[in-house]
Amino acid sequence: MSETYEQMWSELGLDLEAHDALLQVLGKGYQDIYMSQSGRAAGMEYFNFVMSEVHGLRVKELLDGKKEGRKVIGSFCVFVPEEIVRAADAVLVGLCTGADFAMEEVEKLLPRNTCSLIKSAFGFKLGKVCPYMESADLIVGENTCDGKKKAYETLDKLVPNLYVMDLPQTKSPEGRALLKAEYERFKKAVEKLTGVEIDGARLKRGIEIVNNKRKAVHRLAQLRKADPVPISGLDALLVNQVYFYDDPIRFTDSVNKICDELEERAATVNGAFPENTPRILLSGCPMAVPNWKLPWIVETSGAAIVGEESCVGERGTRNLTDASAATVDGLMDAIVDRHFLVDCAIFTPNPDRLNHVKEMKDAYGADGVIHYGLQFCQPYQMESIPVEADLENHGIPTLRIDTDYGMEDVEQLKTRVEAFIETLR
Ligand code: BJ8
Repeated sequence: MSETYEQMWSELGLDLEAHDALLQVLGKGYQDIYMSQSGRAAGMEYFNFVMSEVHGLRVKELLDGKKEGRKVIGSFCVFVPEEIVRAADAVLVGLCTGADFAMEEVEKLLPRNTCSLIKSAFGFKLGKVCPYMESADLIVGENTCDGKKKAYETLDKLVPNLYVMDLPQTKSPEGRALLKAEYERFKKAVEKLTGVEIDGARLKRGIEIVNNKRKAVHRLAQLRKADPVPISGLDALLVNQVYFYDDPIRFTDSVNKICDELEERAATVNGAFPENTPRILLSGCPMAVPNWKLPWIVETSGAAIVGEESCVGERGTRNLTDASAATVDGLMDAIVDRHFLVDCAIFTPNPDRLNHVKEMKDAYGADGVIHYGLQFCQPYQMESIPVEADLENHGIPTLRIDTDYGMEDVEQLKTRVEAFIETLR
């Protein structure tokens, strides 16, 4: 652990001992899961570096930016519109939610039957190990699932700077009107925080930066249609995870460089897995760093993951924001329209998500779908039953996995995943 960072972490109020232990576990997990893969693209070196500096250099960059007056906004959901944040020269970062930490403390504040993602956010705060949360000038929560909605009432007592965005639950005109009103309110909050008035030119620039990031991950996704698939699902997931906290312009360049390399590999039939490896589409709850358990099980059990129907994946990034409007109001409408298409399971009814799963299955040539639900996640677990039934009715082999961030069920999951993959061969 570098001394420079130690001082930085200490000034952020982190618990150095606990944080050091976390980084050791993270580093070992990355070595075991990522560095053991063979035939990775050379461009993944950048992402190895990003991960090795996940709480170091990137946090330093944010803090250096803060000294120059650039605000940091933390979020837990893809409904927080990055375009508006970028338009005010602020930075949006996804907050740590991918690992268990300080669970004893967490369960004093939240019921045990709360999903791992929510518990993780609390664990990182209570354990004082998330430099992103401690760097944030504003933390944005959102009224999505009941778990998050109620948990923010408690989080509000732990942090001084929580802002809660209300979100619709139906794709109705009233729902859209609520989203528009909430994005207008958020724009004002960002303007107040940053002291920047967001005009049309700024908003267009914000949209352009975020769209470019999305276009780069679309390009990567297209390349995964090839057989043999040129990049592992683990590596593609990592790219989708880093999307949430890297500098967007540097991220876009790095992903495009990998795509250049993968295009060459595809031309020489040089895949991450042999040709005809069973192909899996993952669908369900988001997987934040370092939640790599299920993809690791799948890809060490003889299959390749070719797509993620997830907010850390295509559900979160698939649509672009139209930047053609001439007025601030028109651009705000475009941002609303773009986000209103996100088919999170908090919406009822939610037929678009099921259609998207089927579209992705066809587009990426998947042989089967694994539905990933976090235990105690009502929206996705509830939806997984009709999703599985519909996919099976359409002759699409589907495996429903409900799990958490613990490693106790790895062997049991591996047995089920291996048996499923066997049926796809
Ligand atoms: S838009 S998926 S990022 S809310 S896993 S906390 S749903 S109980 S994360 Fe999400 Fe936004 Fe929707 Fe996407 Fe609740 Fe389920 Fe936990 Fe979840």
